[in-house]
Amino acid sequence: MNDSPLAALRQAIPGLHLKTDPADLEHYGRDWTRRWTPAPLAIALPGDIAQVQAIVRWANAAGVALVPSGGRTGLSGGAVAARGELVVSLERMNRVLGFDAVDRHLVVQPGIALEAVHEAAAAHGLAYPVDFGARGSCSIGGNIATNAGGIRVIRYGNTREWIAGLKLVTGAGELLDLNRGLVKNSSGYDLRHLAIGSEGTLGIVVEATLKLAEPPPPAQTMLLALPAFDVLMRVFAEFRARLGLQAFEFLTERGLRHVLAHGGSNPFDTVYPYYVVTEFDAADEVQQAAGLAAFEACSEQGWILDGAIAQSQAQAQQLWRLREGITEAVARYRPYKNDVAVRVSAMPQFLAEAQRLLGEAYPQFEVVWFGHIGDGNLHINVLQPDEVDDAEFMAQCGHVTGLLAELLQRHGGSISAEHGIGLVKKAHLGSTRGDAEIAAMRGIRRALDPNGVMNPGKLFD
Ligand code: 2HG
Ligand code: ZN
Repeated sequence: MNDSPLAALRQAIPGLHLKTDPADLEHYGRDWTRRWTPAPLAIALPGDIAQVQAIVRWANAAGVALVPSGGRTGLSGGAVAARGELVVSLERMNRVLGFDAVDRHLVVQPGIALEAVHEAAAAHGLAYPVDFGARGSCSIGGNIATNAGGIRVIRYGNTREWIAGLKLVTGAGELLDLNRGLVKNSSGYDLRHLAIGSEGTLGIVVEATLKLAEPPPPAQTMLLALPAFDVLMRVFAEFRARLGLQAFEFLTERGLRHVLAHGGSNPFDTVYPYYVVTEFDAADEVQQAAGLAAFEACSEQGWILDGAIAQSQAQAQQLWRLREGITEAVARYRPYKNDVAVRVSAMPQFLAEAQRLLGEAYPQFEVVWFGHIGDGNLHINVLQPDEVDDAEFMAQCGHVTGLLAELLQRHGGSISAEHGIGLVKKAHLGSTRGDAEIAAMRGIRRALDPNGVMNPGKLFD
């Protein structure tokens, strides 16, 4: 390890927290992909914006690449540091800085966990409605960097909808104060939205002003058992037409079996081919009756075989675990993760074609399908068998992702819905973005990060 850049960093920022123990390099150098061998130069843990700026200026001078780092729950390799980069962990910058009851804004530092944001909003009688399984570990800075979606997008949209302002330290070390919480601001390019979803390639988010919402009305949580893939979208259409949906998530028998083997509990006596976990407004008897009527209408058609309604918060959590527990339950197989999106209207046709394609392409691997069906977002996890080595597995998955990318292109879809491109999907960016679009993205990157110190190698080379 070359110690001299680090010595310069220590000198430039007296008091900066730095970690260089092998165990720390290992811990902070990887995300949930577990595919790359971590090899960062060191871990810097700035305590304020001035330290972040000083780190970026040092990186430009020393020619050292930076990897911004939140909760590292990412699934595309966006927070991996495997090439001697300095990891910039925002975990010490994890406080709520302010709340404004009139604006309904919560100002936070980037290292705060999503769950802590939920709690802070609830303490003011409001809600931050973006939510997903990694809520306890992921950070808001990482959510912004990937424009994270999750289980409430169907009602509330992605992270992008909830960012009223951002402070960004660019790759040149400038501090940009973007949009400042304004509702209306027609004064040129909205750089805030460029930063959202940029995967740490333009700069480091050092503060965010989050919009808060009224808490959602009381909801009912239902688990539906379905006989076939092709009724999924019909059940969705029926439920959406009749109810105020808060979530509509799907999983297959395989996903369920993994969660059951991992401590989940099956509310039915048997196992069915497909499942939906749905949540809808049920503030009064009329809305509750509408839920039952939707269920019965679909059952009469033969689209639903069985159902369970949560009678308590604890039961609702048990039903949610069947869906949200899949990522953890299959983690030991280090799955290759596809996170694809098509327009909801294209979903029935895409589902049929993708199922055929992947059935033929992966006869030897177990494939677990689940996802945010109401948003047109599917997660397709390919599990690595113990006897297949990493290189062969990744080569096969990369090849099949190429085929999937062609299919997505035909349907006008995207190779990443909510996890980002990172390292895993870089080779397939061109299936979702045109050449001119990618060239424009490169130009934007050069403008904000002229020396290419921000997360190089991620998103595109
Ligand atoms: C989810 O929806 C997450 O549960 C993770 O986006 C998906 O593990 C995955 O592939
Ligand atoms: Zn998801």
